[in-house]
Amino acid sequence: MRTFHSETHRLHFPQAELSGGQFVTPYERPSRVEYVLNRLAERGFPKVEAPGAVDVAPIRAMCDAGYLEFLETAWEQWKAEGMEGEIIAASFPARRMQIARPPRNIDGKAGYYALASETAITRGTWEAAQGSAACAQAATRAVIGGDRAAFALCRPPGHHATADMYGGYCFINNAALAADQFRASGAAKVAVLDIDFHHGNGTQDILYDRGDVFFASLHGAPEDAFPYFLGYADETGTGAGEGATANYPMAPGTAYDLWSGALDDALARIRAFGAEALVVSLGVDAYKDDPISFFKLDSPDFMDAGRRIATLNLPTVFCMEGGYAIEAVGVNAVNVLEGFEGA
Ligand code: OKP
Ligand code: ZN
Repeated sequence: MRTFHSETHRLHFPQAELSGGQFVTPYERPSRVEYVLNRLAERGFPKVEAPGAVDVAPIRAMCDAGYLEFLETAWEQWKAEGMEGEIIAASFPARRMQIARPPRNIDGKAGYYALASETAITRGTWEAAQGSAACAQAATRAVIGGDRAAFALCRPPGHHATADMYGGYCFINNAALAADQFRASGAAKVAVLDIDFHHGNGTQDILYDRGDVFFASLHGAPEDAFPYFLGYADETGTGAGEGATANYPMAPGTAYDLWSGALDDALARIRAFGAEALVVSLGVDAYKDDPISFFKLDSPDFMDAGRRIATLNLPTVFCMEGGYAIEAVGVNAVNVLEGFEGA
């Protein structure tokens, strides 16, 4: 399986994440990628490839124009208005406030386009987000071209990003882009399977009213886990998308026995849906030692999960999402790929 990776991810390296009332070094940091690259090499995966230029047209088609303009110009405007630090959103359009009037002020704009305040924007964030999307695009192109599967080593991740909001370390929804790319290539039905510990609220939101793309997510229950406000089991899609969303919220302490049952159910749903291509949001933060998550999967479990995913027998793109136990991120992510290939 080929891997697509862009060095531009390094341009996004905020100093600060708001966590527990303090600014800490962000959990989502550049070194995560090094662990994955090292493990790929160690296990004899083909040499990693650069993705080529990002195709902005599908991003423009998917996202709100004001949101993209914000991402493109936020840093410049932030500096121009005299802000000293990184862009951290602090004021949000909450219940019964104006949700359709983006402010002129950059602090207001940041809050308008953010869904949470842990995620800082810095000088290179937009370029890094585009490079990450380019990886998803290149991997999907490879699979459309005939590869059975490909790995997009996306950073920053994407599954929390909606068409008009960033947050949860995400800016552009790479998995939704890949799904659209499969559709544009002629696949009538596509599925996105999100195994990151956190609910893929952005992907769900983008696909919610669509009957051509199935979305399934296994995650920490919203009562207990970020992003808190989406991911309940009774969210099943709307309109043409009714029945094309499947959520598997699970409680703190969930281990592989329960988690793998949810995975099997999600796979059965995807099979029944009749998907012709698969996008996997590959987060490995369901790992037992992940510092911000509460599932109890062990490293070999990720290999077994890969094996089970492969039973769908679909052209598959893996998009890297989360995983913050950084020394184990490489082993766990590559275990999924190895389990998939060995099946
Ligand atoms: C992104 B992905 C840490 C709280 C962190 C944001 C989590 C974003 C996860 N004190 N909240 O889904 O792995
Ligand atoms: Zn996550």
